[in-house]
Amino acid sequence: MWSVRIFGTQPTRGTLAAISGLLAGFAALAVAELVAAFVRPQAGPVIAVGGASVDRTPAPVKDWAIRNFGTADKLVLQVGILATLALFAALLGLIALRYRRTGSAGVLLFGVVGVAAALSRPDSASFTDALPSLLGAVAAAVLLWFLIGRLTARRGAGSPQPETGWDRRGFLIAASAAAVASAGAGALGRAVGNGRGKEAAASRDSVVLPRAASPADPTPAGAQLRVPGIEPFVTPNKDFYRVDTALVVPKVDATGWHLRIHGQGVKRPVTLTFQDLLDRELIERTITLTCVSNEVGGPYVGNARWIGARLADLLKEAGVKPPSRGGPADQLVARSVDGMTLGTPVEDVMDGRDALLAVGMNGEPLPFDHGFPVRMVVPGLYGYVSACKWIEDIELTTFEAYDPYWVKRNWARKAPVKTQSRIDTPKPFARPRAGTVMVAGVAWSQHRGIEMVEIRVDDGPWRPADLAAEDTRDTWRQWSFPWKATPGSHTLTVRATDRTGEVQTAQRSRPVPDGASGRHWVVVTVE
Ligand SMILES: Nc1nc2c(c(=O)[nH]1)N[C@H]1C(S)=C(S)[C@@H](COP(=O)(O)O)O[C@H]1N2
Ligand SMILES: [Mo]
Repeated sequence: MWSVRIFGTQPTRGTLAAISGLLAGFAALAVAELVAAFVRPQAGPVIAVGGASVDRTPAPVKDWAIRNFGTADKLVLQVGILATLALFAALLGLIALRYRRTGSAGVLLFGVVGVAAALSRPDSASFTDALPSLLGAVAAAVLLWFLIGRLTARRGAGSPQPETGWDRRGFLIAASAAAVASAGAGALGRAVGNGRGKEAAASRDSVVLPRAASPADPTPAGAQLRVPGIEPFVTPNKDFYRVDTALVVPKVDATGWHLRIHGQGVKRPVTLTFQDLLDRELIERTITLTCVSNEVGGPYVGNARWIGARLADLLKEAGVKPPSRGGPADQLVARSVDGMTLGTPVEDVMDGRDALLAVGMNGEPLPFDHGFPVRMVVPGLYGYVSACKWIEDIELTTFEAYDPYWVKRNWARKAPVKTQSRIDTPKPFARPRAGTVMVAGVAWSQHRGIEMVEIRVDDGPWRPADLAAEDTRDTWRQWSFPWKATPGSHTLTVRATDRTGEVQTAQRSRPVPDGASGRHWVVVTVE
């Protein structure tokens, strides 16, 4: 006689029913993953449900998640979804033991949630996105039905003893087979998915960035201070902050990439390939990018040397005129391959600033995380209104006619970067020794430039910090302040003044709707 043993004891039918539920859940995800590998990785149920929850999360909760989990927020979300799924799967198994039909129907209901989530995503272009969740749920419902069948007493000829008459051998074989088949399907799905990613990676590896017709001026030697603990002037790609809604980083094959420019006032609509873009006269510029969600003193700001095509030139070739010269469109809506939409003032893009369709970042093709093959970068505007990654479409329209993704979620339509400054060293609660302590950090006011940075110790007077050399007004600027520190607890506060003469406000505001304001301060104890 076969027997099922778990931890050396004979499990009850209840335990086995819960395990059946879990196996059904596992099968659902595995089958869905396999189907999604062929349809679209983003259509898989965990990613779709995760993405749909991100879309629907109220702003305060999203801010809270970003604050507490940082860039791990996506991982926490997915683990949360899997844990919830496991709980309900086990529960459905138990229900199925009493009510076999209801249990299986419950599994199908979960499929419906997955399908709804997948079809609701902004990047869902086709009904095939429903297939992963649909087929996964059907497979799971059938499996649960079958496994519970093995656990239920065999009626008819045999001895009708409910607790002993069930098909142990049948259950063990079926459960093991299901587990092995699911693991196989999942692994196959991964393999197919990775294969696709490889084509994109190969297309990235084969990119040779042309030399810029208009190179960036070399960074002045004095732009980088030699103070330990200060953020480097140029942020290495691997340390560059990442903020986006993508649970799966889009892996775009550059050889099949196109960018369309169309819409109101576009006299000659344009379709560009990646090669078309590389063949243009490229410019190289160092530009500091900032996220609107950055808290005062926060880390979501970075400076990189971008290389790309001048966006204004492309627009002019397409016949676009800025509103100040009678053009009908005042908003440029950029759309990414993952359905994100970002709206930028046409006037800003065409006012002479170095708005780019960037193909390179710090000397290499854009990393996948930062928008390969092409992204927008516009000096002076927060990322969510300018820096579309994985861009594939540019539509000229009006602010009146269309609200992009974050504007629909209560963020401002227009969001120039606010003047900000940050103390990088000493860190909060540091315990430096009395004597000269180097206080240093960065200040930014992209496209206006930094005129002055001042430091205040406790309630003392504002005293000017030493400014590092300015690269351009589109980049941040380092500063330092040799502080004669006396023993005791002290509060250091920083403020910047931009080149228009405006002093960074003390008025505190949260990031929503158009960027945090207020001043960064740290408390240290001098020993
Ligand atoms: N496709 C896409 N592009 C996007 C986003 C996004 O979620 N999806 N986020 C924007 C935001 S809010 C910011 S701050 C910048 C961040 O760019 P980075 O991740 O390269 O630092 O990208 C912008 N571009
Ligand atoms: Mo952002």
